[in-house]
Amino acid sequence: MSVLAIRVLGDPVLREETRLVTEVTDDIRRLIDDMFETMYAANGIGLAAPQVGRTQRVCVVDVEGAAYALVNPEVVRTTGPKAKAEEGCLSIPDVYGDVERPSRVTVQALDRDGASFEVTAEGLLARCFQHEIDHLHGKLFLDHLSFLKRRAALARWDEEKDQYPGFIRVLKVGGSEHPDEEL
Ligand code: K2U
Ligand code: ZN
Repeated sequence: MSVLAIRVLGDPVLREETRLVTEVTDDIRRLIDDMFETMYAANGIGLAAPQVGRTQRVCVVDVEGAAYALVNPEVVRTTGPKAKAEEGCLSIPDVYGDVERPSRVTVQALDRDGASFEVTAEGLLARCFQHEIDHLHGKLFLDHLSFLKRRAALARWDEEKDQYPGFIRVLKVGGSEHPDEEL
């Protein structure tokens, strides 16, 4: 398994529509394993394939030990009140904004063996599912912000983006991007 480089805002891959996976092959399972390892190294709770430069419709999630690999996921039902919470994105480091989303979702997907499953989630897991499935359709949390909030977020990104030449964020293995940082 490998820790992959993360693509950051400005890389056109983050705005592409992903391709449906027609067969869950060993290559897709290797991508899933690498995405989990990359997500953990980045201290994330979700990661979508475009964030590691791949255009297959695949994402992974792990919220408080509830771990899912989702192939061709789709939201089939949203219920419950809308809830607003601060979101960030591993592809837009150090930028945050409040996003309103349905508080409960039902998602249908294939698992790493190609078997179809359905899961209903609420709270942070529901939010994460929606955030990752947005990624698979070229949508970012910024797109849910008001004009003024998005302008402020993009201004913040302008201050950060020079740290990522080529729109690449290289992760240090071991979970810290600053290895000499006190753990
Ligand atoms: O897709 C990604 O960029 C990973 C996102 C997923 C996410 C964002 C907002 C809310 C829920 C999930 C995060 O950057 S992972 C970092 C994180 C960690 C704990 C709680 C929220 C976000
Ligand atoms: Zn994200």
